[in-house]
Amino acid sequence: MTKLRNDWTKEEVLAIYNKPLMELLYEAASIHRENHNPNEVQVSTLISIKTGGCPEDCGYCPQAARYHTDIEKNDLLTVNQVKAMALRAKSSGSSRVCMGAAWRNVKDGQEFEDVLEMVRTINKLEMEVCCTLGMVTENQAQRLAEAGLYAYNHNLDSSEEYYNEVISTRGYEDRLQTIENVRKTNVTVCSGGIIGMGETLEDRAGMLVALSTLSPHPESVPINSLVAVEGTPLEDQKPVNMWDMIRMVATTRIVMPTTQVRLSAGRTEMSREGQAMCFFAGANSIFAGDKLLTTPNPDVNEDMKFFKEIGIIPMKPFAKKAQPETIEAKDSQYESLGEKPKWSRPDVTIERNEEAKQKAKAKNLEKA
Ligand code: SAM
Ligand code: DTB
Ligand code: SF4
Repeated sequence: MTKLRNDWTKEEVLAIYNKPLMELLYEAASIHRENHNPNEVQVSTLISIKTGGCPEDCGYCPQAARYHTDIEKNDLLTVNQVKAMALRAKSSGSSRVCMGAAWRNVKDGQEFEDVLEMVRTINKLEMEVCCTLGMVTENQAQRLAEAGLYAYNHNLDSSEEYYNEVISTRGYEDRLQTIENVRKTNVTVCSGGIIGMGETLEDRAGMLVALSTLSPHPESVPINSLVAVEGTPLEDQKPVNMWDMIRMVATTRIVMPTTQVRLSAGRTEMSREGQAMCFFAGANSIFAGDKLLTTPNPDVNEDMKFFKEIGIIPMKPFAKKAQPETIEAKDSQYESLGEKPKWSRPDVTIERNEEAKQKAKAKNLEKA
């Protein structure tokens, strides 16, 4: 087994990223084979349980209320709606469901109680349950764990330096704090980021250093390529070059050998050959289903045909860690604390985000 390191430096990570491609691929594929079955890829389905209207200003996100994007907003879905969607995902080959909410942070109350019930319900379907709900306190993370949550997704998204140029409404520290809160439970950590937001290669390396110096490493790391959505501050970003995606995946595999590396947003723009090269370079997870949260994703039947063609087998649930137990609400040992945590809000504005907000205001006036 490869030795795990938590002391990668930016220089080392950059040197790996910039290796001649054939060397990079060989090294990444070798490490991948030592630690994983190279023919297995985990299939995860996203369900947007609450869509749009988010108070944050993340420059990449079509769900931020302040930008004018063409998405269909939705209040929290019901437990039954989510159960039906999870069953469909299971029958199409998914072993994991990831429920996403356009929230800044979880608020104690009926909506959180409903999410806990969704977690219990899906865990009972023998599927891995992941949530991505924004910031959580330790108590909220414990309550999710008790309900049977398998993973919590909370991305670092970029290097600390570039993060501050993309989001003004919260800081990197806040992200790290939530990850720490999840780490105190037996829920696994899923944290990764986005490439193609205008960041430098140093920023990509910086993000991988931030992730790989977490101890233990996140159990899964999604690598998204930006889906540039009209109306967001990053609408004009050029699509990510396939070689960059392959290099990013390979580097992630090398610095975090036992982690599940997920080829996440952006697959509709990638050739099948490019995606296969990502699997060779160490990606062993995808998001399947015709939609990510609000943007398109390849057709699931086409994905399964592609898997067959190249001999990839969908991973079984709980292959890496046993299924968590579900404790019913009535037997819970935790109370809702109704905490109103103080999150740091740096007093900054990001020009590009402000411009997109002004444009949205003008468009909304035009429409009215
Ligand atoms: N609101 C929660 C949060 O921000 O943590 C959870 C949902 S949020 C949509 C989850 C992740 O989706 C973000 O951290 C980001 O990595 C990814 N994401 C959002 N918009 C994206 C886009 N346009 N392209 C690629 N990834 C995106
Ligand atoms: C992650 O890293 N990527 C997913 C999931 N975790 C929540 C979300 C991608 C969202 C892409 C833009 C959208 O569909 O709204
Ligand atoms: Fe809100 Fe999450 Fe989108 Fe940021 S990424 S605007 S927090 S939904």
